[in-house]
Amino acid sequence: KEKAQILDEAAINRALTRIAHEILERNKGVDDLVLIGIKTRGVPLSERLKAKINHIEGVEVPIGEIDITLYRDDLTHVSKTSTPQVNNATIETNIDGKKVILIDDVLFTGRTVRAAMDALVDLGRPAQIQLAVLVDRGHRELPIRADYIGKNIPTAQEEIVTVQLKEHDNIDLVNINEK
Ligand code: 3GP
Ligand code: 5GP
Ligand code: MG
Repeated sequence: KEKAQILDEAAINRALTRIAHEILERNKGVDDLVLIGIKTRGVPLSERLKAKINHIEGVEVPIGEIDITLYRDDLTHVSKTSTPQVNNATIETNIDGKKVILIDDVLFTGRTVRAAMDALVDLGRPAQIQLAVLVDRGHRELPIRADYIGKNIPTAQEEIVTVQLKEHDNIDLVNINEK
């Protein structure tokens, strides 16, 4: 059941433009940056941020993706016991000494990001790991926070934030839904 529309196409685009500028400001440019999207919808977000950074700075930053198996048995009662597993990581560049920016659509318990960080540390020795998310919906179960946030959306535990992106869903939209 649909409750509220949070972000439309223009708002998503503005948030990503702001985050691109924040990434450049915080890192004083693009040197040693690598963007890594967490599948599924972190991947198109990473591609959009890459395009925006290219538009602003005229530089192509390397990009990669990481696949974390989620709790598909019960999407509303995630985490608690299960630990997300890393399936696969495709990163076109060596991450040793790089500033890796992990990108996901929604930050919830933090367990997926934790698994992604474990995988990155296994793959190499990044100088830094930062985190960008389109939505922070709260309810963290680990001491993890995002460096770049499109929008903070206070949610009830049982609510679901629906993120639709053109690359997968033919529309750009963020809603809150009741189970
Ligand atoms: P994503 O791969 O694009 O991030 O978890 C699988 C998919 O289900 C995710 O798509 C996510 O967007 C969506 N999803 C919606 N609500 C939830 C939720 O509460 N928990 C989890 N883990 N995924 C959710
Ligand atoms: P975590 O609980 O590990 O922070 O989030 C688990 C994964 O599911 C992450 O990839 C996150 O993007 C996604 N996720 C968690 N809650 C939601 C939600 O309410 N909506 C959407 N679209 N994705 C979610
Ligand atoms: Mg996600």
